[in-house]
Amino acid sequence: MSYSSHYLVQPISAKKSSSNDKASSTSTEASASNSNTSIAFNALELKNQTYRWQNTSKAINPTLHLIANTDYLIKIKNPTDTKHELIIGSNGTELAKSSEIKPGKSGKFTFNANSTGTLEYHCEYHPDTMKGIIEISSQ
Ligand SMILES: [Cu+2]
Repeated sequence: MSYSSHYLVQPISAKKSSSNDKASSTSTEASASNSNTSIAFNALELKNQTYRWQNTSKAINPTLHLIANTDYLIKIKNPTDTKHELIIGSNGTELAKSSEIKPGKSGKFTFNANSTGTLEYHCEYHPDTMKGIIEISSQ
């Protein structure tokens, strides 16, 4: 029963799209207008082969708070012994998903919500235990 005990957070904010990044029309709009933001997710196995999603703060199936019209790079690690696939959806419609992530592998995909509202995420293979809410706001 030894889980790997540390999860690395590697924000990719240091992208080199710096200099020609929009010639600032209004200078005081210093909000979260990063061109790319990453979210790290891990598959986690509890007892009895029950699986959950876990973020780098070790929160289980956390609610994600995203900004509309912003690119998010969602990075997933799978240290468990079974495959997973993260799907973002709304009322049964798939909006974005990772590829199938095999045991010991990782995956990533980009997600951009074009409107505010509430979405959900789940695993293709464990939709009842690996799931959560995504809240999309304008700021
Ligand atoms: Cu799963």
